[in-house]
This record gives sequence, structure tokens and C-alpha cells, in this order.
Amino acid sequence: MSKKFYITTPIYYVNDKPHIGHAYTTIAADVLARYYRQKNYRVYFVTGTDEHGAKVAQSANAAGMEPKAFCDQNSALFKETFKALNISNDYFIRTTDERHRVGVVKFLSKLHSNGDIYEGTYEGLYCVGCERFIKEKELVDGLCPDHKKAPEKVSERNYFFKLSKYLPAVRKLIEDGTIKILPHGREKEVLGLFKQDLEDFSVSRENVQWGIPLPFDEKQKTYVWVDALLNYITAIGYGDNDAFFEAWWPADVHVMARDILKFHCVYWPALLLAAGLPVPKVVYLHGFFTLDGKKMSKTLGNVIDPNDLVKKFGIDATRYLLLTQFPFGQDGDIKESLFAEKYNADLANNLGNLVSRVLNMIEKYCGGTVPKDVVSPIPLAHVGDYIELLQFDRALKELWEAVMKANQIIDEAEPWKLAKDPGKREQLETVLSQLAALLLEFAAAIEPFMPETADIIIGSLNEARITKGDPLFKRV
Ligand code: ME8
Repeated sequence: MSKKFYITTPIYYVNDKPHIGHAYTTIAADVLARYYRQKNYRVYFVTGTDEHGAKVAQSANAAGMEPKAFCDQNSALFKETFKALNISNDYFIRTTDERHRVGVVKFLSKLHSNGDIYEGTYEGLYCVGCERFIKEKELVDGLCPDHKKAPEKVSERNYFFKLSKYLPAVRKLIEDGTIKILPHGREKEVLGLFKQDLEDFSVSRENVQWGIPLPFDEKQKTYVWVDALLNYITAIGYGDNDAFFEAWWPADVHVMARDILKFHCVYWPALLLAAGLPVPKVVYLHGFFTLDGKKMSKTLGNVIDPNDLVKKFGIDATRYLLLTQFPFGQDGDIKESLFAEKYNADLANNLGNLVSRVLNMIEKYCGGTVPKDVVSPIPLAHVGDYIELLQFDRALKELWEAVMKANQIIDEAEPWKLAKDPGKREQLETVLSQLAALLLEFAAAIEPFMPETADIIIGSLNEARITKGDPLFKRV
């Protein structure tokens, strides 16, 4: 049987509608999922929405809505947006799903009966934006450095998870590579966390009503991060479908930005160990981007809705533009003003022209059929390796270099001149056949990134009679 590949994105908070940060991670995961399907892996790709907790409850309240109705509305927006971006997820999990609740209850009951959950009192600060307890010394001028808001003072009865008991084991799993933290460099950041004071953390909140009741104390609601992390197993049947769960767990890769590193690289493996479950194979932490140098935020009014990009540029171009802004593993800056320029240069001009030139010449000079069965003159040797390393920008760079070379081949060969000289027929047929072979290879390699474009190119070249067709990308 072919190999399995279970890939996840974070589940996103539904306190607001989706933005290009959510689109960015989900498109990247989609590229991997499509790539491994192409390689005949059995792929299961999960994304979804994180719906409980104080932040969502407060936003629902501000909107004058019941939390569940508010979640239904915003979760639907995420679903629609991912559809609009041609995301090929096999499953969309919502933490308000009944099957998720069943899994959470099973998991927490197990930890409780093993003695890994104990009752205590939390006194300290809580940042609703982060949905986490925050320490005095982390504050800058009394404010959470990420959310620029003063945290709430809380004093409440909580249940705690014995994180301390599992820390040495988690650390060892990271050090010996059982859990791979990628890209290289982030691993150091994670191991650095173990040198700080990592304390047992709360698995419940007493003062937050919007959540899953603890099975052993119904007055307490499951802490939103514990609820959320468990999505990775409930989505594949932990709690309601053992066989399916066994077939897919552990995750082959959890993809996310580095903002949620601690939860995924420390808390999550520790929780799994406590439940006697295998740990994920890879946690990939990509960079966090700013928009024109500023943090994307509602207050600044600079949040970009991915649906607006799709309306302006189309689906594949949106996917391309987001992934080519900066190297995937690094932090970066997105400049909205450069989108149109890059679209016109790379897509409308370079790729669009190449495809239309080749199809047009095959129609005009070869009666609409590729005359010869030849190999592509430009190898695309590393694209697959780059994708496997999540170096999407490098994969796309290699592909676009091939496009530019192909355009150069046309300029140098001048097929329109060859066509006028019967003695040069052989040469004309060879060059046009090579270009057709290149386009087919290019289309297969671009499929994970730009599935519709790949289909159009392959479809055009497989027509009984090839014609120039419509432009792939209209200039904007
Ligand atoms: O953290 N740059 O949800 P969230 C890059 N519900 N990626 C970005 C980004 C940016 N500027 N902004 C958002 C949560 N992202 C929790 C997760 S998982 C068990 C629970 C992406 O809605 C990136 O993937 O705040 C980041 O990790 C995620 O959105 C945070 O989404």
C-alpha cells in the first residue's frame, strides 16, 4: 500500500473573518497535499476553525450574537474562502462539532484518571488576544507585546496539567529528531524554551463559559488551547473512529507560523505522551509577515481579505503571489502595491506569453498537432525536492527561470522565419515539439501551486487540434 501523509494547518479563530495570513498557511499546506497526491501518497489534509474561548465569546457579544450563531457565520466564511482559493482539504474541523467534543472528553478523562491533571488555583494575568496566561515580566509598559492591551487579572480555580513530568521526554524527542522542528534554526528556538521556567499549565477555565465542559467537573470549561490542539486527533476519529485514527495518526506535518510554536512544540507533544499516543513527525514553523512594514490589524485597517485578491487576480495568481513574496520559512514583508506588477510581469507576460506563443505557432505552422515526440530541453530537476523542503519560493523560481529560458529559445530560434523556409522544416518541428514537451512538464510541476493553470495548459496541448485559445492571464 502506498505511503500515507497526514497534513494539518492550525485551526483559525473565528473572532473575525479570514485574512491573507490564514490563506498563506493554508495555501502552503495545500501545495504539499497536492504534491504528495501527485506522488501517489494517500493524503489526508485537515484545516478548520477554533471556535471556543474568551476571545470568540467576547467578539460574539460585541456583535450582539449568540456564540454558536456567530461561530457558524464566521466558520462558514473560512470554508467559503478556502473553497475560493481552491484548497483541497479532505476535512474541515470545527471545535464546536459534536465528534470533537467526544474526543476531547475521552482525552481529558484519560489524563485525569492517570493522575496527570490536578486541581489548583491560578492567580495572575491573562491575555485574551493570545488566549494564554502571561507573566508580568513579558509585558511591555504593562501591555501584552503582541496585542498592545493590558491583560486581565484573574484568580480562579483551574485544573492543571503536569507538564513538568513530561518535559524531559519531550526535549529528548526533539533533540533526537523523533519530532523534527523545521525549518532548521527554529529547533534552537524551541530547545531554548526548555531553559526557561515552563510551568504546569491550566487545562480549564472557570470564568469562561464558552467551551467544552470538563468531564470530571462540568462547571469548568476546557481551556481553548487544549481544546484546539486536540483537533489534530479528533479530526481523524480519536473518540469515534479508532480504525481511521490508527490509520492516519501521527501527523506527518503540522504547518503553522512561528507565533504558536510553544503550544505545538512543547505542550502538544507532552499532552500526547500523557495520553500514550505517538507524537507528530514534523512541526513546520513558517515566518510571520507584516504588510508594508506594519503588523496586519483591524485597528490599523490594513487587513487584506484573500477574496479580494481572488476577485482581482484570480485563484491561481493569488496563490502564486502570496507564496512568492519572501522565503517560506523566514519572516517577511508583503507589499500590496507590488502584487499587480508581479502579476503582469510573471503571469501575464512571462508565462502567459510563452503559452500563447507556443500554442499559436503549433496551430499556425503544424496544423494544430505536435509534430514530434521529443524531450523537454530544460530540466526541472529540483522542483520536487524544494517542495518537499517547503522551499516554495525556490521551487517557483526554478519554474519561472525555465519559462524565461523557453521564451529566449523562441526569440533565438525565430520559428516564424524558419516557417518561411521549406529547408528549415525539420528544425521548426523540433523546436516547437520541444517547447510543447517543456510546457507539459512545467504544467505537471506547477499543478500543486496552480491547479487550474496546469489543467488549462495540459488540456490545450491534448486537444485533437491545438489552437491558441484565450490568454491565461489578462493584464491588470
Ligand atoms: O493561533 N503571517 O489562530 P489564529 C504568517 N486558533 N502567518 C499568519 C499571519 C501572518 N501575519 N497571520 C496569521 C490561532 N497567520 C489558534 C491556533 S491550532 C491548534 C490553534 C497564520 O487565527 C499562521 O498559520 O490566530 C498562524 O500560525 C495562524 O494563522 C494563527 O491563526
